[in-house]
Amino acid sequence: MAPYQKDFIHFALSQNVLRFGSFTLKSGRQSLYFFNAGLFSTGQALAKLGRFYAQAIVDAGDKLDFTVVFGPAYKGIPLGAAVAHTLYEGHGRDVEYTYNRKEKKDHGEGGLLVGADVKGKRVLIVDDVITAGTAIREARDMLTAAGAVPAGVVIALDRMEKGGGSELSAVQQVEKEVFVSVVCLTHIASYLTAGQDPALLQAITEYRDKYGVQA
Ligand code: OMP
Repeated sequence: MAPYQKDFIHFALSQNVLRFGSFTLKSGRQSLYFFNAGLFSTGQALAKLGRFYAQAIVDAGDKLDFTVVFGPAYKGIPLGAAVAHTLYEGHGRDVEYTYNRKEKKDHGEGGLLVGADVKGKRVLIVDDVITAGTAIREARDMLTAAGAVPAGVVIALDRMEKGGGSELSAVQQVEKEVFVSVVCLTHIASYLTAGQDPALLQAITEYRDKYGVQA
């Protein structure tokens, strides 16, 4: 685990974004942990978050080839904006950015997408978490319908869970695109090992054995 990944888990725990307990996921699955990116809710937290995503993107190097970032509504919108901002401020790279409306607008400028025109361009999807991959598939379909080339996905957390009757995780099922995450469940387990909470580590290991894939 890179130092920035350890810092990210520490940061998510300190903001209550990463919590352990009993939670129901979008898929209906019961989980003993949850990552709520909506709780990164200060200017400082957003600035730090942008730096973590940007670091993951920079680390991926040439694998991620894009000129536009796309933040799917709602939670992806500030994430996409933060990533575009940080790539410029911190890395001198000026990319375009776009987000979508959930409801189509039929007056004014109209349409579903707001921001840079994505037609014919390679677009990086920026989102919070991937579990079964439903949210990412919707974002990709939206981009394809707008004539864009989905070039990759960057997320804060890859939960590494099997889905749709497959032994592969949502990320492993979609090989066409490059997936980059700031951290994955394996990193959280390593962090817990170092933090010496044996009961919690045991529970996470059991959860991963039941629903997850190995790194
Ligand atoms: P999938 O669409 O199944 O990949 O689930 C990802 C979405 O679930 C995220 O965009 C969130 O809306 C939500 N989610 C979290 O925010 N954090 C979690 O730890 C787990 C989920 C989830 O419901 O699976």
